[in-house]
Formats: sequence, C-alpha cells, structure tokens
Amino acid sequence: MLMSPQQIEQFERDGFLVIDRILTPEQVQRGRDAMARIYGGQITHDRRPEAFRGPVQQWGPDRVKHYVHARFLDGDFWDIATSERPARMSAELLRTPRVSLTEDQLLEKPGGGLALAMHQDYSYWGFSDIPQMATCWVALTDVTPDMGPIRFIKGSHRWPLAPAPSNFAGGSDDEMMEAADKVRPPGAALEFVDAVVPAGGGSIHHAMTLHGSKANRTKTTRHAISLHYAADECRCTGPRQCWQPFMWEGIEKGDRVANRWMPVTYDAAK
Ligand SMILES: O=C(O)CCC(=O)C(=O)O
Repeated sequence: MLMSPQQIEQFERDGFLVIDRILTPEQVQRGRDAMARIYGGQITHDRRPEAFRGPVQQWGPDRVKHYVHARFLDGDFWDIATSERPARMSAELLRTPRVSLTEDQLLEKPGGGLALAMHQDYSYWGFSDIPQMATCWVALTDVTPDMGPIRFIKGSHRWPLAPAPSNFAGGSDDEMMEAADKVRPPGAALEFVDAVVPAGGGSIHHAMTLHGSKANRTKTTRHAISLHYAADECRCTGPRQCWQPFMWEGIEKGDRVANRWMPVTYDAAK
C-alpha cells in the first residue's frame, strides 16, 4: 500500500489529503518541459484523430492557463499522466481496485495570475453516475503560500452539489466563494487548507470537495498539473456531447468510464 490507514481515514474525514511526494524530480522536469512545449504551441505526439486536430488554445496572461487533455498532444506528458503512482494513491484513497484517467490538465498560474473560483469537480463530471472520483494535483514548482496554492474547504465533500461558479478563472479573491456560499450548510465550519508543497508534491481530493486557489501574489509562475480519476464503480450516464467526443468511443450508458482514451492506469489485480 502507498497510503497508510491513517491517510485513508484523513481523506475520508476531510475530503482531501496533502502529500509531500507524488512525482519524482525527473518526472517534474519532464512535466515542466512538456508544459512549456504545449503552451508554446508545439505538439510532439498528436494522439487525436485527424478530424479533431487543431492548434493549442491560448489564454491571456492574467489567468490560470488550464489546458485540458494535454496527454493527447505530447508523448512525455502522456507517460507522466498515465504513470501508476498517482493513480494507485488515488485508488487506495477511494478504496477501489482500479481507476481510469478521465482527464488531465496543465495549470499554469503566472505571477499576478487571478483566483480560480471554489468548485466541486463533480459539477463538471455528470458523465459518471456517482462521484466516486478523485483529482490528483501535483505542483511542478515549489509552492509558497502567496503563490495561490490549491486550497480546500475541509469536510466540504459532505456538502450538497453546487452549480459551477459563474466566473471560474477570471475573478478576484473576493468572488471565489460564490459556489461554496450556495451549498454551505447552516453553521458548517469554514476551514481552509492550502497545499503548500515542494515540486513533485501535491494533493488528492474527492470529486465533491470544494477547492480553488487565490491569486498568485508573487512574480514567480506556479506550475501544476492535475490528473482526474474515475473509480471502477463509476458507470457512464449516457452518450454525451463533449468538446472531444472521440473520447467516448465504445462507451455506452451503464458502461465503465474507461477506454483507450481514458485508460486504466492502476489495477490492483495486475
Ligand atoms: O491549480 C489550481 O489552482 C486549482 C486546480 C483545480 O481546480 C483542480 O486541479 O481541480
């Protein structure tokens, strides 16, 4: 086991776990290099079918750049995103025998970059019938408290599902609580925890846990990635319109959320 019984209990109690080491220094460097290539518009291994190929989308300098499904564009990044350790850690915390990788993101928050509003990942993941999913967020730079680390509201995975925030990546620190304010039960404590971790460290949170990040008040860019996993028990809710519909190839309503685009990256039986 990579996770101790105490860590699993903590995850179940708080809805997240901060972890000092998830990726190796070598993976961190390869991840940083891949991120620079992708945001520079360079595609080194395009796995997307011909009809879905297009240039890398760019964002303004004041926001968190969050490119989704970067694993389809870069061979090194595919290797990191599909590596076993973060998947196994997530599977153990979810108490499931296997997980599939449903999504990855590159998260680059430049110096002065704005807040990312508090949200629950399950608000965006209606493709699964249950929220038995987790996000592994890994810092690719040493993260200090004033760089806008990912932050969690302790115990918020037990709160109701909130609508997605209206201003996800362009709002101020003051606006970032919109979704959380809508579902916070009367009298529920508001306890924040920031993942202040060295490069290679990060966190794993449950799909119902409210999280976001404040603005980066330094001059240093905060690089991170996130890897999204579905537990073996998740079943697809039906055919779905998606900006990359090829990803749903062969998956029907009631099927496991896994295929060659969303590969099983940890299987306890193997
Ligand atoms: O990197 C951040 O600021 C937050 C990222 C996030 O919301 C996620 O990985 O689920």
